[in-house]
Amino acid sequence: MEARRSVAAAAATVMALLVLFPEALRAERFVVGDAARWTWGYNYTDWVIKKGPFFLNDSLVFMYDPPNATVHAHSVYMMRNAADYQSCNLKAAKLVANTTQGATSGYEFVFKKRKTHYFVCGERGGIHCTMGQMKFIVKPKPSVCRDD
Ligand SMILES: [Cu+2]
Repeated sequence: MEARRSVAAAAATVMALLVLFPEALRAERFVVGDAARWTWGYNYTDWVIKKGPFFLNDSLVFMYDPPNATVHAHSVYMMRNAADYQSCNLKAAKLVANTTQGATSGYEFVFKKRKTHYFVCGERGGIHCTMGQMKFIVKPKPSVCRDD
């Protein structure tokens, strides 16, 4: 009887959480590039089209090996505006994850703002962005409903 009551209490708590924070339970995690991960030459713009739309509280996981003798180092930067994104100009870019933060389970970025997010790799003075296609844009949607 006691056990049944606590199960009912737990269920009520879950229901209350669903009512109060529905978005928290709908958040999804996406490994950027899927099996390709965060690497030179993959088309992330196509990946975004395939995976989107994205919503607030969804997260992106950037996975890449730390610098070593055989692989290119990568990183994650956020551009301030569309012009910098287009030209891969990193001067005003903000560091999101450095060259070692993509290791093991990766670096997780959670969408908390509705703004347009301009992600790029900042390595080799922007060459990974210009030549390596390591760039993509996400504007998360506010809705908690995935049907719209
Ligand atoms: Cu890179």
